[in-house]
Amino acid sequence: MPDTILPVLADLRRDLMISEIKSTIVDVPTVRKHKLSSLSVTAQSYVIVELRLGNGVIGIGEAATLGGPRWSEESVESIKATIDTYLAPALIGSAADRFEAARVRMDEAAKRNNAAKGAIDSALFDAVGKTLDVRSVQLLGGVVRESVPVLWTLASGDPAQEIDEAERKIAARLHNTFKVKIGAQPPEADMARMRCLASALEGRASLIVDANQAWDETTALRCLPILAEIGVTLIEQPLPAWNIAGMARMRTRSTVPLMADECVFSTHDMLDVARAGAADVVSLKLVKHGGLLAMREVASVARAAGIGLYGGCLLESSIGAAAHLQVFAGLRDLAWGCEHFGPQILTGDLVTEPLRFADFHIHLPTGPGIGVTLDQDKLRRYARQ
Ligand code: MUC
Ligand code: MG
Repeated sequence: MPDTILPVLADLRRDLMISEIKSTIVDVPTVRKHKLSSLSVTAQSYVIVELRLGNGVIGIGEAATLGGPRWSEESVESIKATIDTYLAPALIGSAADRFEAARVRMDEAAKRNNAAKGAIDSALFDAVGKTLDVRSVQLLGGVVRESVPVLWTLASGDPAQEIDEAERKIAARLHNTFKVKIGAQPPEADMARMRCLASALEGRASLIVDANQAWDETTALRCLPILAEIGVTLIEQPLPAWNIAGMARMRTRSTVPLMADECVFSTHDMLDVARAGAADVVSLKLVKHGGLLAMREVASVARAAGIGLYGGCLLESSIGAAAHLQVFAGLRDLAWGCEHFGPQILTGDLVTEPLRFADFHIHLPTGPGIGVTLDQDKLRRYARQ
């Protein structure tokens, strides 16, 4: 044992040096077709990052996409190329626990590419947490909550199937809030579908909707009274991401709160939305904000503006969901719960022990780092050849 603190620190510095960053594209089939306004998927694609430190500890992270470069501009192919060609070389040899410095290096190496950066940032927090034997949330200010209410998304487009799916989730005490994906069909058909779901589930579940930018302002204003009448509790991204002014106008006419999703990636976006009075709630996602610290920053801007926080997802596996949970668990307020149902919509997960869902909540894992362990057999099974 060294007898002064200095050699210990020197050892720690060697231990925490980033020595290797590996990225793997995986495609995991979903249990059913998942239909958004402008795309549908039957398999979810991720880039899994394995980041090795000098001490041999490997941190993991995940970048999710939805339907190629269609939900946002990144695809798994572009994410892998950005990581391998630009982000990994910028970080190899630097200290894993200098999270802010790593962000600077990544921002200097590549503009935006937030999903790629988010996966590496998750792996840094995982590796350092595992080295120090603490949960990543402890590196971010500590735990406020051990579990978060979690909703399920109905997105087959077929109301009979959706009612049956919701009934099974309620009976299993997994989910009693449902987000309905609208915008793939004409608004009148969606409103009829919503009436059907609301009447079947009345008194036993609450409903929110996500139009994924599908509507124009007049359509949104036409549908608003119907959504209010049937008791929808939140309307997510009804208008295109660019139409902040439209969201603000709509908000003055809406008794149902509006949530910003695709229109808020950066802290600057959050500030613009807050200044315009364009949202009541914001959906937080690693793929939009580019990392755990970045997500906390967006959350802080929202909080300062009195905008509520919602834990968003992009159908992550237990790896991505666990990284999000490390942030959600440390936020002072998370009034709108979260939507990390991703691990349950996959036909297989990527970890040895998937995240726990019980009593309408998703639970923060107890292990160090992000709290989950990559299953190498599953990684091989789902890896793209
Ligand atoms: C989105 O836009 O919110 C989250 C849940 C879901 O079904 O789609 C994603 C993306
Ligand atoms: Mg959304």
